[in-house]
Amino acid sequence: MKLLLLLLAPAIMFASERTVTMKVSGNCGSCKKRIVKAAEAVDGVKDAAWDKKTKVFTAVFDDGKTDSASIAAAIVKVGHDVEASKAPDAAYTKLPDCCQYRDRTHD
Ligand SMILES: [Cu+2]
Repeated sequence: MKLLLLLLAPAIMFASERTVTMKVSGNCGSCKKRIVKAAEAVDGVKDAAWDKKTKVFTAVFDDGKTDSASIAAAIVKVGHDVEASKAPDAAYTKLPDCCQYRDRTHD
C-alpha cells in the first residue's frame, strides 16, 4: 500500500501541470531575459524559456492558477509580439534599440 501511494503521488501532484509553446518575436539576450521574466512573473508559471534563434517560447504552468492566454498577455505587455497578438506600439517603442525586432533583426 505504501508503495502504491509512492507511485501515485507524482501523478497527483503534477496533474494540473501543463506546457505551452508559442512563437514570440525578439532579437537578443535582453529580449530573452525580458520575455522569461514577464512570463515567470505570472502566478502559476513554474518555468519559462525562449530560444532567440527559433523564437520558440515554452512555459510550464499550473492550469489551476493561470492559462496560456494570460501568459501571452504578460509577454505582449512588455513589448513582444506573440503568435496570436501584437504588442501595443507604446510597449514596443520602449524596448531598447537592439530589441526593436520589427525594424531590424540580427543574430
Ligand atoms: Cu533584445
